[in-house]
Amino acid sequence: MKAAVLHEVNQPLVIEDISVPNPGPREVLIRTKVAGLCHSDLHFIEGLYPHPLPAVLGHESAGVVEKVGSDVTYVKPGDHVVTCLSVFCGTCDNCTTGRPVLCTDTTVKMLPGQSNRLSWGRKEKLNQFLNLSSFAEQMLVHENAIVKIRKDMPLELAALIGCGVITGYGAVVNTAKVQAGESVVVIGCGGVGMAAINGAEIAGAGRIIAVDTNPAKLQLATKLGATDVVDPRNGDVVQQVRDLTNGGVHHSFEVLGRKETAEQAFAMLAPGGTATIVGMIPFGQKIELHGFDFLRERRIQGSSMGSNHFRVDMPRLVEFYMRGKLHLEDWISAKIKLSEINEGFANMKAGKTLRSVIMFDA
Ligand code: PAD
Ligand code: ZN
Repeated sequence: MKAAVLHEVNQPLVIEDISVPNPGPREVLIRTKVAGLCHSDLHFIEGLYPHPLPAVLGHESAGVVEKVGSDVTYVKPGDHVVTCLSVFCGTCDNCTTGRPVLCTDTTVKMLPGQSNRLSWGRKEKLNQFLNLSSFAEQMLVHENAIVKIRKDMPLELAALIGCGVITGYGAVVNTAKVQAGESVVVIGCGGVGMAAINGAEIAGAGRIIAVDTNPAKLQLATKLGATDVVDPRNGDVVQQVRDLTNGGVHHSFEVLGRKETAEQAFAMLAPGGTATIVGMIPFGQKIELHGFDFLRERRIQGSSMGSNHFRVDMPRLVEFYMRGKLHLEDWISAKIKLSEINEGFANMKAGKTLRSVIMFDA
């Protein structure tokens, strides 16, 4: 089967022939139908985050079950599934206390370089990425890395839920638990930020302020629920937000992954407000905060994959789409072939796209 392989950072991905073995007892073989390009993949391509190479990236996908291992009862061949990198064991302390995103069982949630699921007829090991590797025609995954969805859900929209949408929506609903009427700022309205805005709208947030340097993104943010927009090019972002919110917001979400914007997210909080950092700030970078701000009970927290319980959350997001509350069609800027993946990432870097999705059957 064909897969896009990253050999070295800052080099184009190369389409190569690779293979996967038959599923082990708790594994599922999936025919990949759609894979979205997420900025997290780009962070790894650019070496801002380390990963053993060569590797097949990709982690936002949907497909159809082809084969299941001997112990798998959750799915059967023909089922439609969405993948999630938040694979969980179900028995560690974090899983049993309701935080499966933080699963600590590395036999299930394998560490980078640990899985031997991909091969390619060479001595050199080919690494699986985040226990998924979606930029490939097939995926071999643990059964707890997938969720079944209804078959009338279009797979290209379902794939988006697998990372970008669950991450943005979940940051608002699960991590920050935004209450009806509270004010929200989202800094960075890409695929993930847009889901935070749509999620804030679903949660009944009051003021929803979108911050982005791209006017087209701000326009779409308004369609998805933003009540106000802020363009950083028009002056100090923190001051602009303070002016709009009578002194500060209840919840800010940094969905970009930069030191400056993470600091802005904290600085724009009202007393008692919470900043949630979703973006992946380059590995090793530190952020600086004013200690005084903590005296008024301002908080800052991380959010991993929207603190999801994806077996519950993702089918709910599908229902939100079906009921017209989650505007997934607006996310897709381009449908591309696997062979066009490098162009897809170049367009992401240039800010031209919200989400490009690889359609494997096209
Ligand atoms: P994206 O490239 O689609 O969106 C980034 C957006 O930021 C674009 O709309 C830009 O126009 C905008 N932007 C650029 N500069 C600024 C600025 N100075 N101020 C405001 N906006 C600006 O990325 P994405 O939505 O795919 O991902 C966003 C981040 O979320 C990225 O760091 C990614 O790695 C991270 C992420 N985190 C998790 C997690 O579990 N925490 C999961 C998935 C993605
Ligand atoms: Zn992602």
